[in-house]
Amino acid sequence: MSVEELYQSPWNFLGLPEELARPSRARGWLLPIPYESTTSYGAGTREGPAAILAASRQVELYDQEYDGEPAAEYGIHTLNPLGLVHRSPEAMVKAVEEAVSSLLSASPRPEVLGVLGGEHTLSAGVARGLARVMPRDTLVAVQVDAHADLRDEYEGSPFSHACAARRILDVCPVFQVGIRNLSSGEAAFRRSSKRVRTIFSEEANDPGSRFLKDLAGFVRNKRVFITIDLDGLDPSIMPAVGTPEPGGISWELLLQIVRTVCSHAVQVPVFDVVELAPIPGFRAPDFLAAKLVYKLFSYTLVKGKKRTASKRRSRHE
Ligand SMILES: [Mn+2]
Repeated sequence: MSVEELYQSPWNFLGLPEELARPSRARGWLLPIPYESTTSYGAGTREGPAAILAASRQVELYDQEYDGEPAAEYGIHTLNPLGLVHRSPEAMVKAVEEAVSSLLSASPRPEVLGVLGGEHTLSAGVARGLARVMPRDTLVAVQVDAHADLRDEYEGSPFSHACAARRILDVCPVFQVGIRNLSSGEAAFRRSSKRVRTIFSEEANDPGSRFLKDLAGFVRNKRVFITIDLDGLDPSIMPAVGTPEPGGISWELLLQIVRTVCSHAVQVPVFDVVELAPIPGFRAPDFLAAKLVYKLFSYTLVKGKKRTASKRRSRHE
């Protein structure tokens, strides 16, 4: 046994060897943002990024969908967590915007930047940062969520978690899936807006998943920001969220949604996975989130490569 073997793997996403985690080598970068401020019900999203990183060390690099170890090819660099600004939600969103735009325009820079939340508020900063470095008319967002998040302000702030999609909408059109809780004001707004398309949970779960065809059309020739609020998932598989809602998206459907986006978009430069509020001693949700982040990197970075599961995929993918 060599001296190195006495130690655990490095403390980064997936526990990758240093060689695969260097910024100059890694095509995917991961930015943890343990921000929590405006959460209205259950708290704990500030613990989300650390729980996902810890769980990721137990995720196998081998993925049977690829019959290989995709991360060993593209590499993932885990950044230090973003410093938190507690002055105001707006100041925090600004900090996220600055970080995302500078990461995406520096050299070296990631082909795909993953962001770990933290509360959904930070997605407004991700969208704004992206819009500073990409032509705005080519950008769209795909949101998986239980909540429409279309309020123009909530509890006095336009930068609340309940306004996440509305602030993204300031930047680009939004296609939202899994929605099953919204206010009458949000319902009226989404009916009047041409920039938002809402697939409610019931429609998303219709056999045949016909909405995937519309989703493919929405992202075609576009650059896509994928924002996944984990409460979009069925709470029986994802109870570790601040505001669990009955109904929702299965693990398999979520992967189908992401595969559909990745195979029809020009590019997915950024995704985020937000709102994990870990339940002490209950690891399944943390592990789901970690595995989801790995799948997101693989779907975005191994685009075009044949997957072994291709026969099972729907015709819309
Ligand atoms: Mn939500």
